[in-house]
Amino acid sequence: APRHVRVAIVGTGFSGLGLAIRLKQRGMDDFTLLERAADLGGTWRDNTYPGCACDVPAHLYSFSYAPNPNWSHTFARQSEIWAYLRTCAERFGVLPHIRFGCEVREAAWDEESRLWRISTPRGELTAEVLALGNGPLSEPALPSISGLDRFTGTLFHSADWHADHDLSGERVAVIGTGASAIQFVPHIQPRVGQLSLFQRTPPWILPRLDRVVSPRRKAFYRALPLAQRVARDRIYWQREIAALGLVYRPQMMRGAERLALRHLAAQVPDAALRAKLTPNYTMGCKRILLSDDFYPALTQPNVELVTESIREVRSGSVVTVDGAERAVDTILLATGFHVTDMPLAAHVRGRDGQTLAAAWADGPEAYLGTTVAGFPNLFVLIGPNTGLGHTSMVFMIESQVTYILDALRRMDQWGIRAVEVRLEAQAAFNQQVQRRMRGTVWVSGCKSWYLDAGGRNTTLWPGFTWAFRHQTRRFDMGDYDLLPRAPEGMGVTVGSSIGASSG
Ligand code: N01
Repeated sequence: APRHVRVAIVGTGFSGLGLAIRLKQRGMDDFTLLERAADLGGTWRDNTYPGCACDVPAHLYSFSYAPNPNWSHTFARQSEIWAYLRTCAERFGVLPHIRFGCEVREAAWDEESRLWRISTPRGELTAEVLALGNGPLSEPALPSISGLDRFTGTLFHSADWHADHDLSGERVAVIGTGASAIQFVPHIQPRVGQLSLFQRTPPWILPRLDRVVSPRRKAFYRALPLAQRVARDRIYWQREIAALGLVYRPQMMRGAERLALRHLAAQVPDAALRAKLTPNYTMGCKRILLSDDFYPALTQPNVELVTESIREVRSGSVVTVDGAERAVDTILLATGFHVTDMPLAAHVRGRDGQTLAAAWADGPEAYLGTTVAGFPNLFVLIGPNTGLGHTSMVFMIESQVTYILDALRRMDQWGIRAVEVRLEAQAAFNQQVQRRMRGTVWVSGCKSWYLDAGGRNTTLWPGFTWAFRHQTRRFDMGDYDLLPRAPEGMGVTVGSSIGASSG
């Protein structure tokens, strides 16, 4: 018989571990983490390109209950965030719960037994609750450029960095100028022979102002954890102010745009290059980037910024629409991720056998970014409209985890086997989200991965993060259909009456 657990969690990044740790803290041991890779860490395990770091200050980009006084810099590097996640997994005792090499092939809700049936390469298991912590930035997106598959040189994506491939002296093409590209370009530029950077849209870039954390300061934080808490709170509120401009008054971005343009002018003396690097959309519409070394790298003699679109890739070259052909040895794709079309959605089947991908055919939608009508006992971490452009995703994850824990607590308390959000509640929530989206900078007229195929912003949370925390502080049973533990009988009626009385 397949193994059974109360909660199955997909992924071991901040989301999966964040939920597992809190379950453990509550004394709930009956859970398992399904990890497709051989190690934990999610995006911080996968992205190992040179210069990879987080652009949210480390004090805030960490679990609230596990401050780390030893961050090396204001902005933590990939390797130390990865190590931090491992330390947390060990310290809170969740390591033994992880099954590695265990990719979810199929997860289907079985209405008869009211369980999730999950198949993995390491066998089947059943779970009462399924939590998806596989993350929106885990599936690299390859660009649909004609001839890319015929390229005979080296080609890889930024999220699949080939550290053993020596770029020294090579002619390298980099496609994309998003958060990943601007971090690794300055690191590879001194080594490569020639670097052609293919830019489709110039990003807005602000000074990063990264600082080394001194040994004295680390000792101070170790001795006085409260001081680090204060630092964290200060960063939180500074970042929260940015939401004012992004969500409510895009005009407020003008000041930051001026700062970015001054940064560009100070670092790029050449007017023609500056013109190519000057964005023509409101700052914040696409993710705002932080860098002090990207622009200087572009002024080096071995770098060319190419703004003509790519027409095709040939076996040893990249050809742009103006007919120019650049011979290259290696192509580095910094072209982002499948965000609004996560591949796992095609393998998660709900109550009526419908896949999450089919339910989301017109764009992903959930209630509070977490639960989905038609999918009982499914919780999506960093689900639709929970993303952020300006502050820490860990804050959103912790809010969702609180919501999930409260759901489990109430299910225990009331003897409920399954909860399924009502379609009306989900629809009303999303109408409100899309109404608030209207005045935001994200729909002010640029193309970005925030928008789905239909042009709707289904990724970001249009508001303050404390408002999300407030809305997720309690599991609101009134918005759910509830089924009792015994499958037979009058589940919905019982559920509705509980829902009504609990409000
Ligand atoms: O990917 P992206 P990313 N032809 O999607 C271009 C997080 N992150 O990996 O802007 C030519 O942002 C595309 O051009 P355009 C963070 O949330 C965080 O850099 O669409 N170009 C763009 O320039 C981030 O937002 C950190 O016109 C093509 C680039 O490729 C998210 O991950 C670091 C193309 C893709 O940019 C993703 O960042 C890294 C094509 N066919 C990542 N297709 C930090 O914390 C795409 N592009 C610092």
